[in-house]
Amino acid sequence: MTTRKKSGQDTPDTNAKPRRRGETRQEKKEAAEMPLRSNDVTAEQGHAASALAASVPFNRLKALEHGHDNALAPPAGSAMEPAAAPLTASTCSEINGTVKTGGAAAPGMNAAIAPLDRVRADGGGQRLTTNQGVPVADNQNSLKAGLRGPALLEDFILREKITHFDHERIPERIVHARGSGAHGFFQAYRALGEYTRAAPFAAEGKITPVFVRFSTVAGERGSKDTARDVRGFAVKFYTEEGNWDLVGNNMPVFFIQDAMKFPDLVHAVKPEPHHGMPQAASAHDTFWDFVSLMPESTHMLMWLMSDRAIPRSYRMMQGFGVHTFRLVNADGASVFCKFHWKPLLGTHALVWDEAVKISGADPDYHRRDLWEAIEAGDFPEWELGLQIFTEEQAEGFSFDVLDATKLIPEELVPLVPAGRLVLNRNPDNFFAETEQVAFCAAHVIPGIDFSNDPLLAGRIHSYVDTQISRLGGPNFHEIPVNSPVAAVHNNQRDGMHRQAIHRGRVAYEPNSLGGGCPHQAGTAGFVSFPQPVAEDKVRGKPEKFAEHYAQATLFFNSQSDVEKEHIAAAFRFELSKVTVPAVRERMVASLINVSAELAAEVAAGLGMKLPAALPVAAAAPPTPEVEVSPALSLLALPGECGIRTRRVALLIGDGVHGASIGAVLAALDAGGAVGHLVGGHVGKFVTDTGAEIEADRSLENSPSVLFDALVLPDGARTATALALDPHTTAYLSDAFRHGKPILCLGSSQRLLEMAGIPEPPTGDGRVLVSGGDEVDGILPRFIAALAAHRLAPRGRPPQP
Ligand code: HDE
Repeated sequence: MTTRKKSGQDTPDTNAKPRRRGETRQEKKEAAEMPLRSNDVTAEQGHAASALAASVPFNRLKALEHGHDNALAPPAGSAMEPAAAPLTASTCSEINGTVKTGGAAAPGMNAAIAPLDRVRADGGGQRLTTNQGVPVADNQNSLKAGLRGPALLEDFILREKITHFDHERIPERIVHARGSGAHGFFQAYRALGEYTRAAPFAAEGKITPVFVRFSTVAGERGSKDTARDVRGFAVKFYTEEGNWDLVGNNMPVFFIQDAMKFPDLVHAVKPEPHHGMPQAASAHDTFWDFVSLMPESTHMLMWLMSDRAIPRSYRMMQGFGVHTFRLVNADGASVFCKFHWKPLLGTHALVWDEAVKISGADPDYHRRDLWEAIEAGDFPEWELGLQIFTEEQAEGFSFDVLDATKLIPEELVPLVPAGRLVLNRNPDNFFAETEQVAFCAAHVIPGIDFSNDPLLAGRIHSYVDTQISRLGGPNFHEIPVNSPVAAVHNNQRDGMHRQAIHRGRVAYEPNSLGGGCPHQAGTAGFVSFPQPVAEDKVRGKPEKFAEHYAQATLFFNSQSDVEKEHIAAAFRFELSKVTVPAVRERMVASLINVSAELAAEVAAGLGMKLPAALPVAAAAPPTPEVEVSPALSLLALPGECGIRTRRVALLIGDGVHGASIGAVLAALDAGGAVGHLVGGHVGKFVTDTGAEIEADRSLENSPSVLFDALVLPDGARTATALALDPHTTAYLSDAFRHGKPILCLGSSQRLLEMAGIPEPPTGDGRVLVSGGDEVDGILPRFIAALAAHRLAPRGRPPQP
């Protein structure tokens, strides 16, 4: 029987000698007054525990577990105060602290609530150690028996280093493997208590920290950024009521209506399994075979073939929660809601030829763009808008709000502005944060609830499940970027990579030995909205899900002419890569149900006759409420930031007219645009006045696809050097073909001719020529062209 004694000290003192109870006069007095019982510590603990247990004579919540009313308003548990603080801990010896363990933990303490500082490691000024903290004397050589002798098994330093290296990779995400993340915050415009008790909307101006990850869907982790694809737009809100993940996309609809079809969809779009091709592309047989047999995907295909699928930047795309969600207020009343993110910079896209070329010139184009903007202090910003509607309204719509292939036109339910999202901090470490972040459609908080969307139901299961294999076990919520700022207390225990050191012997509920804790929160916690359900258990779809084309048509009819052209061109390109004519034909037959004009154009582009329209599933399609929705065009959001963050290439060479280059740079700088000096090589050149000027990019390493506009300088020598450079012609003709503003000064005019660019006026006001080196007059027009929407009229050579 142990007779070890408590020291009674508050602060740990590892050097203190153990004292026996009764040594001091005070303790002798206390001992004399105590009821006669064993002086064994465990017995003492038993008595104290007994007192705590006795304070719970029965489970008073048991009777309240029954009945409808209790289900709506579950009772809260309560915490019993133990007689002594360490009673609910694992051990009374925890007061004997060390440098490693610290002292006694405060009751209720939780490591997860601390900021990420606690795990940020910085080797600056430090010496090299092993993972056990042993200083490494030599990081250059393995241990050998003699300088030319065999390496030794004993070399634990080499083996630790190589073993760790061998395991550096984790499985990539099944979908959305390629992504980029950033930290920031959400700020509520006003309290939205009438609709929801969700923490981020609790008060005007309230700030909630967030982590956001943007991604492509189909490509592998190392694939290019500018693939034609949907983009993920996943936001993790770290609220005081737990983490809320709004895991959305940059398109408001999806390909399928039921989670049952997701593995099929993903298998169809991923590289074909026999030869592993193509990477990050939907332009192949299996994808189009599948979607042409799944007419419910048609609306999403319209978005995917639109310029939305090749955004200019993550900073310039919308985000959507896609599904119908529920908002629930403090009284338990609920409304339906769709979430929309609108970028302050506006919605802008690349053109296809540009996207293809960027994928060679800079496969990290979007990742770099996001990183550099945040580093430069140009924090990307979005406005959150809520489409709020009632169940009764939803019943009156021509479409089903549980069908994820349908959107709700803004003309039908306008957006309520709710707050702003600002990304103002790049991660410290890509792997630790962007790769390990685990978003989950099931992460909701009180005030946010699910609808019965059957696609959403599958997602509620899928995300946790996939993280278990991707992140190596069920404790991924303890990875720093995933851990909430709200305290986490429950009776889940153990598992791979457990970080928390749970105190106490109680890991069950109800309990009395843990003072009843952690106890259930009752109505202060998450209470599911009690939606009535009373129907046959079936596998099937509601009737309205059978209408597959009305909103595809709505989308097409809401596009500008240039966007329509791009959609037709994208279908033509993608289907031209399909090697099986019957699949092409089936898809074109389907497009007839969207738009005869579109189908005819695609058919012509594929050199085929227009087939008969694909039979439709809906017997009597309802009349849609809205025929045209201007908000569906990229042109609806030109942005509020002028030329801010646009990238401009200023070509330079020896003899360049320095004053005009300086004037252009100053004007760009004033508007927040980024000017890059691009030469035949990087490094130094000399201006017309003999001043030094330095190119930070070269024609070879930074083709014009990486910029938003081009400036051709004045200076005869420069123009000659550029004319002789083999990159120049493609540089200019690409910029022209991609509809970019080109400012041509003085002697550079010959370069335009060389690249086959027609003499201005070109019809679109985007090629601006100044006969001399005078820029003041022409600069405002150049700036205006740069600020104008990138889309219109891009991709077509402007008409002379
Ligand atoms: Fe996902 N999705 N998804 N998805 N999804 C994943 O989760 C899944 C769907 C979305 O940056 C996976 O952590 C199913 C719609 C984003 O880390 C996986 C279904 C929408 C991200 C998964 C869908 C999305 C994912 C892969 C149909 C838009 C990236 C790795 C029932 C609203 C999040 C992971 C990040 C990631 C499953 C459909 C968006 C496998 C089963 C609809 C933005 O769990």
